[in-house]
Amino acid sequence: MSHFSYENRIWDKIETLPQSELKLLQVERLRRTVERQMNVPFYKERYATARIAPDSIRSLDDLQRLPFTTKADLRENYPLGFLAAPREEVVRYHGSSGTTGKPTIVAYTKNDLDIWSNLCARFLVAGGLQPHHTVQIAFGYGLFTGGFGLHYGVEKVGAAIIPAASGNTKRQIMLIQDMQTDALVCTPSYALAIADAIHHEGIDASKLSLKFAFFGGETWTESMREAIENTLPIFASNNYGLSEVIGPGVSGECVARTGMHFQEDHFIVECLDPDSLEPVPEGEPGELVITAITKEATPLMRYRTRDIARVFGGTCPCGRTFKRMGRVIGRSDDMLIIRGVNVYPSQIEEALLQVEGASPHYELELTRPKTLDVITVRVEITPEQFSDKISDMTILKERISASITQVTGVHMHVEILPPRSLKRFEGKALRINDLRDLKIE
Ligand code: DLL
Repeated sequence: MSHFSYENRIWDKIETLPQSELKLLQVERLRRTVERQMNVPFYKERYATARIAPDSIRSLDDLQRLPFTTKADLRENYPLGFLAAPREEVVRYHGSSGTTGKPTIVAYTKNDLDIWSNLCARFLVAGGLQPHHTVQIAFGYGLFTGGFGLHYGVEKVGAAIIPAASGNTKRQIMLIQDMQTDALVCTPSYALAIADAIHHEGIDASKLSLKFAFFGGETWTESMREAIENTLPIFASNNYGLSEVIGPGVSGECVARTGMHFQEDHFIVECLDPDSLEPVPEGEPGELVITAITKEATPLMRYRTRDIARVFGGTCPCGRTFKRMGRVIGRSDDMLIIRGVNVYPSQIEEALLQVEGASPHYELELTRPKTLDVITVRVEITPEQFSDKISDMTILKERISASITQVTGVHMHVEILPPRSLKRFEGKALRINDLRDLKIE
């Protein structure tokens, strides 16, 4: 069977459930979730104030009456204020590392873990994984949901796991070669770092056994996918999730790569205007707001993800019927407002990668020398294009600058750097260095 055929790519028959039946299932599960959330003081109080009883949930329109949950709510109720199950039923904790101090803790019952591994199995199979494959998991194993989430998903599929964890790039490459790894699981930026090291070591990437990759955990662009697929012999698919909701497994691409299929039998997804909190028209970008309708330990109601993406329906050649999301364009808190123009870092990535000679290794620095924000884009030039001829480099820099202005509508300072001069990332990339609070005069 070719990697790209749709045969045997559905893990769970329910993924092809007609939308009309799905809606009935969602309402029933939403009602049960509200019932369960009565165990959580945060929700119990809000439901009492709004006079919401589980039995009053009769259609998906009732969702509008239900309250939102934010990251701040989770912080205020740290660590286990959102626990809806008795503590003795909890079998696992995970968390997201916040930028400020304490992580957000999420809990799982045995049933939650079982559902989670099935959800990961769904997107793995959808993206090409088969039981005879060997999968190298180069995500961190720990509080972060990437490592363990994917681990149990791969195990469910029945493929062999190399739990390499993130980091130690030389050893990753050795394992890929010696173990004949078929599929790589990590963040796209770590894949880029691995690809770069393979190239640097003079290894012929086309001779590697790699065939697939499952990337997620951070924003990346279509151009980044091309850049990685041009250096590694892989078919890379995208998967999305967040620890507050479950971890990886909220949505993922099939081999058609026409958007990430939401696992709508477990999550209700809304796409809202982040300011008015009203739904945006179908297909327009908005903030994803997700309700977990089967989670037992920490089921969140209308969780505001801050992730901006498009959500759309329609049939996919793979046969799945659930709604899909486009790539995450950015997080509403990552959006830069430069001289009145909204810019997401992903647009800058897209613009850079349109220029031959610009590598996917870049960083953005934000300063505010007077009253206006300034972005400096630092980008490595590819080894093939890098030269010590100043005129060549000036032309390249001008091309990059023009591409950025064209895509974003904003002029940015560009600095070009020799190959391998920027930091590489083993997990989620940190490409924005915000110095604006330092008030550089
Ligand atoms: O990153 C869960 C995950 C792990 C998903 C591995 C996929 C693979 P958190 O650490 O809680 O959980 O971070 C969640 O990461 O709100 C998005 O902003 C971002 N994110 C996750 N997947 C994608 C993706 C995991 N495919 C946050 N594209 C989310 C863009 C993503 N952003």
